[in-house]
Amino acid sequence: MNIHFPTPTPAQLNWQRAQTNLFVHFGMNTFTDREWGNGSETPAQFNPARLDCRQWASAARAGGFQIALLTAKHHDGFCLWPSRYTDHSVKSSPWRNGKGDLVREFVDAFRAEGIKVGLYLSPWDRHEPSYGTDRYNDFYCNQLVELLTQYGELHEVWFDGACGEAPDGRKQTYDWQRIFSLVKKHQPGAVTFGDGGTDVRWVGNERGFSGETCWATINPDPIRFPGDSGICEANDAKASTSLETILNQGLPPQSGVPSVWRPAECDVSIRPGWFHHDTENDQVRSVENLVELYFQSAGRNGTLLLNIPPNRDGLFHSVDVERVATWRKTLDSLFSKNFAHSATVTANSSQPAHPAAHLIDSNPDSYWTPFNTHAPHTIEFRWKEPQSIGIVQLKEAITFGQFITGYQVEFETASGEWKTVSTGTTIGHQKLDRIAAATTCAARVTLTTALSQPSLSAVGFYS
Ligand code: FUL
Repeated sequence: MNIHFPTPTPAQLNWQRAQTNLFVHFGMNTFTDREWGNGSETPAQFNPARLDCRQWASAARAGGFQIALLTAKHHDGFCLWPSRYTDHSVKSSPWRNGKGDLVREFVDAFRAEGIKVGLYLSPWDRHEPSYGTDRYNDFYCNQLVELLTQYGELHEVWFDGACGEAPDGRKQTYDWQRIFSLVKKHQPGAVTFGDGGTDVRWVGNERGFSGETCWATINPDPIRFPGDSGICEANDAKASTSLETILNQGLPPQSGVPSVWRPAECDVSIRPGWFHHDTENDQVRSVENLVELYFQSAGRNGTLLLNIPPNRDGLFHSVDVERVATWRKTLDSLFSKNFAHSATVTANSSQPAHPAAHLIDSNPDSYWTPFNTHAPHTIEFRWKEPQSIGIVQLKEAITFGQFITGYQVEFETASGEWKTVSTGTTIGHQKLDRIAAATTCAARVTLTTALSQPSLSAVGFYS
């Protein structure tokens, strides 16, 4: 039976290439010092006296984020834009005398720094009286259309899977099909994150990491786990029932199993909470920890979505600002010099139009692919002088799908032997392996197994 190999849409491909995105949780909870409001809060409580989205955006630029997502409405139902469909919004608050529009200020400030934007609109609304009835789906879709049509181009729309009950126990069935088709209609360049049928999947934990094995493909038939908050299409052997440890590795395309392209997003907060709490000012993640997260998410075929919550003044705390700037500088310096670019590169076989030289041309769209159809496929890098290498980077040309299931990296020792420095399973958009630093004049990458004809867009070696 033929296997169907899914490929990314242009929106998914752009999103995967972004690699590190910013989440901004801000709203009523910032003022009530809670993580989940219950909807009984009053807009009078919302007054970020010194709010300046330009400060957020400039910190985001120093942090190297590509797409920034704002919680336009969290579970408490308070809207950061003056929605026509409710009074529970900034228009009833003292902030900017009720004339403000935080979503507008957010998108303008981030775009001015060259950062793309996205929005989070919680389906679960603990304030709205129609919640739990069919009318709520109209209310929700009306709000969604406001966000999709009034704020220019969006690159991601985030639909939280949390689906609580109304106070009288009513349950809401969200009309996902309608919701997703509205996004596709109004924002075709945006990816959707959410419950089933989306473009981007939850990696299964809120700790910001994907697995060593990570497929951008999954079986779209949902499996729910007891105790999870609603979003988990996990179909991997390692999935467990604890929210902390669920890891959705995806699933390779297989014969007889439906398969779709749905890459993993690894969301995590820089602090213990998603919202700002002054008591957590000394619990901001360290630079070392953030670097580790980068390797475990963007370095494992996932996209990192790191949350920084503004405080009650409406500003990022100085510690968070300093942390992400230093994090980015550290990453830039780790990846500043790619030794592959100064190597002579050869492959045991190449298609004439896709030679091994494409692996080091810095063009994400060019690629190497072997002429031989049978593995193993080997690529060799040779230097005149010994290089000291501590990081290996492999990138699959995912435009065509994800195929590689096994690889090995070896260095040549001074006595001419090949020594294995790393092995792995999946590669996908990017695989980063940190190895015990070794000095060598030659490195060899072997693709040992693949589901079909493999292709790589880049190989990198860094100190
Ligand atoms: C969860 C929410 O319940 C949290 O408050 C937060 O917004 C997180 C990103 O998603 O499901």
